[in-house]
Amino acid sequence: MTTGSPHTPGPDESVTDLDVVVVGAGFGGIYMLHHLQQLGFSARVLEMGDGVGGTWYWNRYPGARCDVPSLEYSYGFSKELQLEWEWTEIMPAQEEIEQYLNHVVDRFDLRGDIQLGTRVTAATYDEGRARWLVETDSGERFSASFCVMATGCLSAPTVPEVPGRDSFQGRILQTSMWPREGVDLSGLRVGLIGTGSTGVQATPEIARDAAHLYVFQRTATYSFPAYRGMIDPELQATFKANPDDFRRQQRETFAGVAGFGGALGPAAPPTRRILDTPVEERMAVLDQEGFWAARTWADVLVDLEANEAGSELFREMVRRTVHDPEVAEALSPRGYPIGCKRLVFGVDYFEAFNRDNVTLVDLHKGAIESITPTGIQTGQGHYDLDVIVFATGFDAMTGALNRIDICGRGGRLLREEWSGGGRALFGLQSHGFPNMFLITGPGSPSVLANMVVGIEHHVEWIGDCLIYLRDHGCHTIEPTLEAQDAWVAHVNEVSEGTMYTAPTCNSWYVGANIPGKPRVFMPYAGGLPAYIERADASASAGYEGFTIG
Ligand code: NA7
Repeated sequence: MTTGSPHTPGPDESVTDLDVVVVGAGFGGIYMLHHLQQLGFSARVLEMGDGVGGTWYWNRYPGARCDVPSLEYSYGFSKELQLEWEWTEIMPAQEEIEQYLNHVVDRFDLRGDIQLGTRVTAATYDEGRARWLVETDSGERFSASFCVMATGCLSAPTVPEVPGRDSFQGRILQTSMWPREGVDLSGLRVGLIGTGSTGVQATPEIARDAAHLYVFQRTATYSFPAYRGMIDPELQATFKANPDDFRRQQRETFAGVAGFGGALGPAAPPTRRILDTPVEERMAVLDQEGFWAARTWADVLVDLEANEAGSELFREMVRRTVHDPEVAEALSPRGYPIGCKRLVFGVDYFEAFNRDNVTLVDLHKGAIESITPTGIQTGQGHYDLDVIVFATGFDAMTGALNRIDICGRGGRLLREEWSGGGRALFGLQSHGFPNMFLITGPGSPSVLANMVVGIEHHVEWIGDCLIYLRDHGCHTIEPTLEAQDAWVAHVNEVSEGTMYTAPTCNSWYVGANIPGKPRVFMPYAGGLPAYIERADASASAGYEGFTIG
């Protein structure tokens, strides 16, 4: 199908009428539903999973954990919620976030309007009626004035096509679709493919259980030590004494992380420059403080030469940690700057390779050729396995939307409109798709900032917009092409000169992990405050840059 045409349901087709259909029941969809209810709109959330939580429902692999502190990575919209809920760990594990989101759903009585086990397959705009027709995998249809896609930035998993996959007689698992009942890996030979955030978190956990773990590494990772530990009750009490102030600070902070208390306290920006520090002194700093790219050195994340000096220090840290020099060398990242990919945080990742039951398979010495009935065949030999785990990432930012047949004004398909990269004004709405809102869409800070802070901003912006339309007797809103083009140009401009867009940087931020995906840097790198100021200024000016009808 290359173009779609508006479909008006016939009289015999049953259609549920709503003000708003929300797709996805993660952090975005849950708050959107609550907010819409508060504003008096009828809404239903359609969610593919059999439970709520989005990312935190699906990613239940061993070691799955957030790398933003729990007090930061939580809703600020309800003071009561913040006072009631007690976080236990500084960095929340998947389970705790999933419990939290379930609590929110029950606390605000949202479950009745969340339809689980429902995959949205198509959304078609009927221009004459100014309504979206949303269709699901079970053939259900919903008609709504507005559609909010809360589909997530890292929710469309990718698994490489490896020949022979179906022949494997053991078990194949994927980290982002880990069985809810868990998996007992004890006594088994496990092959883990992928060493991004997921692979780094899973490695030490799987190593603890499996008889043997083979880690298949294509690109060595800059993995930094993650915080672990329980939240100091005093710290939590201080937070609860004034949560609003803290949430305001978050929105005023570049990455939406205010820095709160204890080890996570407001980190003064570093002033020490690696290029101005003699090599022996750099080593002394490494001895005393370990290696924290952004916290230790002022220049490592802003200057490519300083970055390479930082990389060398990082490699020294790996050499000091990993006993086998050959393995240490293979685990040492080279050829791309620190910070070009999403920073990875792990506990005992490099240490895991000192265990007798962990083997690094450096794919530079022979790539994966096929999956056989008994394991993985590489250019350097065959590995006998009982379980293969794919931790191979996601079609980020645009993948989840492009997998739905979204058909806008004049029969245009979103995935075709976005064939050269995702385009949306403020990451909130795309030209040609009136009344469809995106939460953390391409062109929003999204994955470069605390997701929850960005999500809350978007939800409230969308709510204000719907109220504005209602109050002004209007029915449609859509960005102008000019305003959208200008925003995309601005998004590109602010990413120039950053590590994200360095020529040697191949990350999911630029779509490099998906064969054929255009190389476009997708999130907004100008920081949350600048973003919020611009998006809110448009709203205050009567939605400047948008056409309202
Ligand atoms: P990532 O960061 O995209 O990592 C995927 C990993 O899988 C990465 O090491 C890839 O190597 C590897 N990969 C992908 N395809 C292959 C094939 N065909 N062969 C071998 N290795 C492969 O995904 P994650 O799930 O770890 O993290 C995603 C985000 O979630 C993370 O950034 C946080 O924001 C949370 P490559 O580097 O491409 O050589």
